[in-house]
Amino acid sequence: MVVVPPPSGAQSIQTVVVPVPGERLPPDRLQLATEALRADGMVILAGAIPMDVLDSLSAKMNEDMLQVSVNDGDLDFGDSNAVIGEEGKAGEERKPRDFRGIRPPPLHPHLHREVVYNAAAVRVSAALLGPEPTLMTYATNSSFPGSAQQGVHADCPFPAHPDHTTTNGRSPGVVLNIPLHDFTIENGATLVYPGSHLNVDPVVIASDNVGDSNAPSDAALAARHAVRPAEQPCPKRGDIVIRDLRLWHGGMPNRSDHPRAMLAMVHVAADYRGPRELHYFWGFEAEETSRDFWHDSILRTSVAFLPAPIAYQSGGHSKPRTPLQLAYEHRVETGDTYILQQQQQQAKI
Ligand SMILES: O=C(O)CCC(=O)C(=O)O
Repeated sequence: MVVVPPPSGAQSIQTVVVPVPGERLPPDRLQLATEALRADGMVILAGAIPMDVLDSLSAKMNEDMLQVSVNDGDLDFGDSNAVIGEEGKAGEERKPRDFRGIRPPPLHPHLHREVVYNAAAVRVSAALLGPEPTLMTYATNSSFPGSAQQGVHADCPFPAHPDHTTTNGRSPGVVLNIPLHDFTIENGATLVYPGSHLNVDPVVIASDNVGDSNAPSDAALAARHAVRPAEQPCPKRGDIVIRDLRLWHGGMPNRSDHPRAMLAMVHVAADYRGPRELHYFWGFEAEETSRDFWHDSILRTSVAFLPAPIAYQSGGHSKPRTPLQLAYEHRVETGDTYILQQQQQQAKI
């Protein structure tokens, strides 16, 4: 698939500065950030995380990534790190050194409230998604030098009808990306199509992709690019990028000499129902010793605990029966799922 190169340096995605790293946004900036996210599908909260916190987390993550580079092939792509839906186009080849989810360590002393429950970001997320969104991942998108371009995709399936995106038409969720280094065109800052999250017209996306896919057709990408060009915003270390899961985006080749990593934390709206619920990510695992950490007054957290020591980097280990999965199983029993509702409607016709 050919992506039209973005005009170098052009960025229409808005940046809202957080006055005190780790603290809330003042009300006017919270509103600005929420409106930008609603309109563009992405916003950057600049200076949201204190540097000392990032320094200590990055040191550990860099160490872990080096291990992975050395033991290349030990980890799978990390299906359990995938956010809602599938990534890339069907049949797309994934090279071992491409966009892998090397996990951040889910244990003390590597957990920081300023990162996981960042006061500014969590409030923007809840302002968009409604009360009590759920944190579903504590993961990373890492790309290694020489990585190829990732297929452009959304992180949730395209709706066959706009109403399917949520029960009430709101965004299904967001991902918070926290770059561990300054992102540049050279190290593969993520390509995004601003405003594409609102592009829910099945005809525009391409009929063969509707309902069960999250990869726009080449024609849809070209049409979208003509309306509003794709771009590569370059967030800095200390920033938090908030992206609507519906936004079309893709990792770009890492042409630098260093691995590039960003944390990826998905928040899902409390009332989200969609056509692919069974495939959703149910939550993540953390070390039992960190049980006290995973609570917040705004975000719910879908976490299950494993005894220490936890092999957190291993791609296949997280298939936990988290609270989210248990809730889903209960909804299956009571018929409260998109699929069952559709079946009931079909039966009535
Ligand atoms: O690593 C990147 O730049 C983007 C990866 C991503 O967002 C994804 O795989 O969904």
